[in-house]
Amino acid sequence: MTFWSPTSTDALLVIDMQRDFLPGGALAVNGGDTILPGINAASARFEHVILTQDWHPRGHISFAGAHAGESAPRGTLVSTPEGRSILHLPYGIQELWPDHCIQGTAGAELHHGLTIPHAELILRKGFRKQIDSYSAFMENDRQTPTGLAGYLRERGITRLFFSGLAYDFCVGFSAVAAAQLGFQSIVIEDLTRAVDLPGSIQAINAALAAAGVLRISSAALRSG
Ligand code: VGL
Ligand code: ZN
Repeated sequence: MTFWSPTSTDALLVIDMQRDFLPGGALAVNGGDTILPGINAASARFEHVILTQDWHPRGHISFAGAHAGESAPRGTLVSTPEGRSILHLPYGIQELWPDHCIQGTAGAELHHGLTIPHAELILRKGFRKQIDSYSAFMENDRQTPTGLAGYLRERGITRLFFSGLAYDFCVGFSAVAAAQLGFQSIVIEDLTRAVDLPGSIQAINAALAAAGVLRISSAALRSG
């Protein structure tokens, strides 16, 4: 096994470990709670840790309930063969979700079981009502940067390790975007869990491979 020793130019990103994505939450990811101890342990090996927080206003464009009976529809609602609703928007296809991670609510809080007091930044995303943001770097319109790449570059961080939720959405999209922006990008697979919609894991695996993102196990992390 290749071992990885975090250095001062590396950062661990902990994506969206919020109450709504954990069991009991509005958009619970299966097994999301089981990765908490591993994320806490891995973060102790990193000098630099950055947390992200999905942070939506009420009526957000990604909320299924926000589109029922809209007088001025924001896109074309389509039912997929699997029985899901998606929205066709000028910026592409937007999956629709239950209301989740609403700004200031308990569900949007970072999980209280995270013990990463040395985390240096909490990056909030998805706060524009009309654009979702799976990626911590680039919103779903693929044009609106969150500022995270600039923050990392200014601080001399070149290599990023990814953990958190969900593998096939925010973790995967963030890792792909990071690679496209020139960061070395590595997903710690056992420190993530997937939403697992039909085809979503295969799709993100292909995107990660195409972008040159490595997938490793947390067992391969060594203290720097
Ligand atoms: C996420 C769906 C909607 C995620 C966020 O964190 O992966 N997924 N919003
Ligand atoms: Zn969201």
